Amino acid sequence: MITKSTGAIGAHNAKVMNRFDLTKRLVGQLKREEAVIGGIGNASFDLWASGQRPQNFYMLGSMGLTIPIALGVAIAQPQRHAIALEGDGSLLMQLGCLATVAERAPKNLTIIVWDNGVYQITGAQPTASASTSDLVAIARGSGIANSAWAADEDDFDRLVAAALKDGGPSLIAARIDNKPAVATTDRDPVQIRERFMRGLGVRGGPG
Ligand SMILES: Cc1ncc(C[n+]2csc(CCOP(=O)(O)OP(=O)(O)O)c2C)c(N)n1
Repeated sequence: MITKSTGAIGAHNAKVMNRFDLTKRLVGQLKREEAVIGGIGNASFDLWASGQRPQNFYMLGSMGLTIPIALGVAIAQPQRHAIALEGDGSLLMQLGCLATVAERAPKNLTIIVWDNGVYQITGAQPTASASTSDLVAIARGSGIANSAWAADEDDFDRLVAAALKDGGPSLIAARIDNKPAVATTDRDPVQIRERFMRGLGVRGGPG
């Protein structure tokens, strides 16, 4: 369980952190060719900027598909850990996937939610998580018991380390600031898919 020492932390008292900083902290802990699926826009942009691992997939265009894709990878390759990086707005568009994750319960799946309280990339319209909805409470209610707010950067590191031990599924939510992403991805979906499939060892040859 990864919730114990963070049980008192809610959305209201979690520290506001920076997505690129936390993305680099996460990637720094990856040692086993883990698959990382970045959500549309900023989540993928900061993942791209943190180093273009062949096991990274950058979602273009679709909100809410990061977790379903990571779930599919986790089920297809149970020896590999799969990590989804998703924005609060995108998760809110596809909340049902949390119930599916809980029901399938892959031990090798970690969900990280970047909660900036806005649909940042389309003009910072507020999301429900800025006021009425607590995404960790929703995840727990969906059946993902290992769900926690990261209190601060050290707590984020600790939660990630615990999650990567394959005791999942786990969900880590981080409140983040409104700084824009530091780069943008290539926008070539075929190349992104092919590189990712080679990175997962399911496609050979150049291309
Ligand atoms: C179905 C759908 N509706 C709207 C959009 C336009 N859109 C692209 S990204 C985005 C906001 C994503 O918000 P969030 O996941 O919270 O990430 P943030 O931009 O805050 O980093 C929106 C509304 C879209 N791509 N797909």
